[in-house]
Amino acid sequence: MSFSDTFQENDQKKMKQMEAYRSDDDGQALTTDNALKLTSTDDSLKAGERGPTLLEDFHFREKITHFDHERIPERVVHARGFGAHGYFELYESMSEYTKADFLQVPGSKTPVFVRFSTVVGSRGSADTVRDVRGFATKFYTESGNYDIVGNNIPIFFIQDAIKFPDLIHAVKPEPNNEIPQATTAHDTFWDFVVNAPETAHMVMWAMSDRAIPKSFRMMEGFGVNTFRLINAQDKARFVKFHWKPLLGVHSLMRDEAQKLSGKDPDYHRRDIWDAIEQGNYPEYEFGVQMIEEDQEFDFDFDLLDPTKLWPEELIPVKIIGKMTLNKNVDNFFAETEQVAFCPANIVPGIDFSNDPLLQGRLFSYEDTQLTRLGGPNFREIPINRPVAPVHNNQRDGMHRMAIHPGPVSYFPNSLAQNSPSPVPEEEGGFAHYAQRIDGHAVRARSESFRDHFSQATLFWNSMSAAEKEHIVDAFHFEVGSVKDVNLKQRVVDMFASVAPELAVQIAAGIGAKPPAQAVPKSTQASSPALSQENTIKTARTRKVAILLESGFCTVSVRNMLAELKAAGAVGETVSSSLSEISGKDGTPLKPDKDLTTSGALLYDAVYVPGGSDHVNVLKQNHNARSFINEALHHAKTIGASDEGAELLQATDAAAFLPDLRDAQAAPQIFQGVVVVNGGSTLQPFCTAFVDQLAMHRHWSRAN
Ligand code: HDE
Repeated sequence: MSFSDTFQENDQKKMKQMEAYRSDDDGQALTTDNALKLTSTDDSLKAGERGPTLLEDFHFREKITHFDHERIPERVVHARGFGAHGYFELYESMSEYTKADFLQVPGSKTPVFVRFSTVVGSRGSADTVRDVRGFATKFYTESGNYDIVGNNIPIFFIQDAIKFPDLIHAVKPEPNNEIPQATTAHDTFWDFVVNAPETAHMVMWAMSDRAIPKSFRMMEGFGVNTFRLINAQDKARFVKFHWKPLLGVHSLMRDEAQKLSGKDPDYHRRDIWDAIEQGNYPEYEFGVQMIEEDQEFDFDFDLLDPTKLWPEELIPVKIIGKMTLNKNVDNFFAETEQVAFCPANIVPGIDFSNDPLLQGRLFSYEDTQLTRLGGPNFREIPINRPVAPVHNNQRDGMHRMAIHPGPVSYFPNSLAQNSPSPVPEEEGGFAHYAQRIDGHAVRARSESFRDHFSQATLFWNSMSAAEKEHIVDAFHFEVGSVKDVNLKQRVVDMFASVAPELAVQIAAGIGAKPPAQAVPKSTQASSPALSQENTIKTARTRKVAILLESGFCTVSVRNMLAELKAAGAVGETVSSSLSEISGKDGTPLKPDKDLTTSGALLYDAVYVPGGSDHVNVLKQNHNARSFINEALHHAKTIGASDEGAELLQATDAAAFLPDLRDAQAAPQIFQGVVVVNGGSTLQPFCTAFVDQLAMHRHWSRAN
């Protein structure tokens, strides 16, 4: 077997293991759980056709009993999530830094399972709410399962795990009436914030566009906590982990996200499911930031403080591999719901730091599975099984699957020649990093954790004008939803320590007083890596609606569809109904979507081709006009050729577009609106449209 064959196999290893558990019911007889074939499942066994049901109806009892017990407790946080399979491929050997086996051989592949999630909402809540997103990855390595249980924001609200229950109680729906669902826009959350100033930096991220991602495919992932990489010589370095999406980091707008919660509460899961089904596999590069142990105190932040990031300009992210998600789950419950992540799942070559948030997490995750998955054998559930062999003396418990023959289940033993026996480090045994620890037992926090504002200010300083506007708007909505007037004022006063101009704008929005004291900013520094303006921009996988009624210009539509396809984007035809229409040359067309079930919220851009009959019908249709208006207000790309521009003139776009009758055969671009007159069949128009589409949004005209 060649080198590459081995890796091919490796990549498939988890899927092959899962295969053994898949139940294929196709063409099979219906049976009970005991494999008894059934003649009917429509009627219970009764004493006469109109008589009472008989207790001896074991089929009825089994069916109902199973149904009665179908639900398990949802995750206490991150309840709503969506998972996919894939693989990680290493670009370059990391042997200088770590002995982790999956980071040694360039080109090697490791199977992974990823679960994305929101934090606050319950299982049935909407995808697009303002929230942190979980980004948890399980690597099924040859040395055991390794989990990076990260988020899409590189820092956290609190510095010590002991405050986590308080934070989560404050942010979840209020306990007296269980209102509001899946949002931070309520009194208890902001009450916690103003009483715990360590939250300042994370709140800035949570109020930014990062908290309303456009897609799971377009958000970064961060390990957040500081870990260690350990090489074969036992040299350790501090490390932070990063996932960087190849489609760039992009977000929704607040108004758009809120409307999407109603239009399509499954927006994010549908997006990633469809992308994988269509072969548009989400890809994320994997990077590490490393700091030598002897440089631990060289920075103006503490490496162990989880409310601090390591600015990428100061400590560059070294890209070492790529993850590709290429398979949807077969069964949501079996895989996505039952997967159990834990930051304590590490492999030789990786170790922990003393970050007090991480230390608490190491306990919490295994513990919570006991309630959620009903006992200590959850690691035997197919999705949680390592591909590496498991041997130990753990026995019994609810739902035990493994059958261990023989009388020995202890160590040391002579009866089984000490099997299974520990192995030395050289043979793959895990040895904890021999960190020197010396200290008094104190319930205290390090002085080096006291600066709560300078990185919050760094974040604000790094934002583009549009991003700043969005942050102010988010504060306006969130704090504007708080009932307690005193609390609102305290938010303004707290964020004056981040940036006085921010506090003034928050105050104006929520009817509070400007901050009593103008605190000078603690830093003028900025970090360009923090702004989404500097991200990758591409038209790949973007969705474009082409609005059509009978009489549209067939050639223009054909050209646009071809151009979109060439750019890796997706064009969909949208009409007032799903009934067949025809182009002005008579070509029949069955629209992909209709204006009632669809809408601008579900697309990145809209194109209106020429054809006077078709445009005259569109102009009369309220849904078509709102389609344009919505795309306009959400700063999306809009294209119109020939008579198509008349539809724009019938919308809010008219206010800033010049008279389109004067438009030239060369494309003209007005803040992301591309129009052409007489040149719709020409390449430059389509190219200009796709270039604008790749820009994601045109913030200058957003309102
Ligand atoms: Fe978690 N977190 N967390 N968390 N977390 C859970 O474990 C916890 C934190 C994260 O898709 C729970 O299995 C504590 C930071 C993700 O299944 C629970 C603290 C980060 C997921 C838990 C934190 C995360 C969880 C609930 C403070 C980013 C979903 C269900 C010390 C690095 C994983 C479960 C999935 C889930 C505890 C803070 C990420 C209760 C105590 C910081 C992505 O164990």
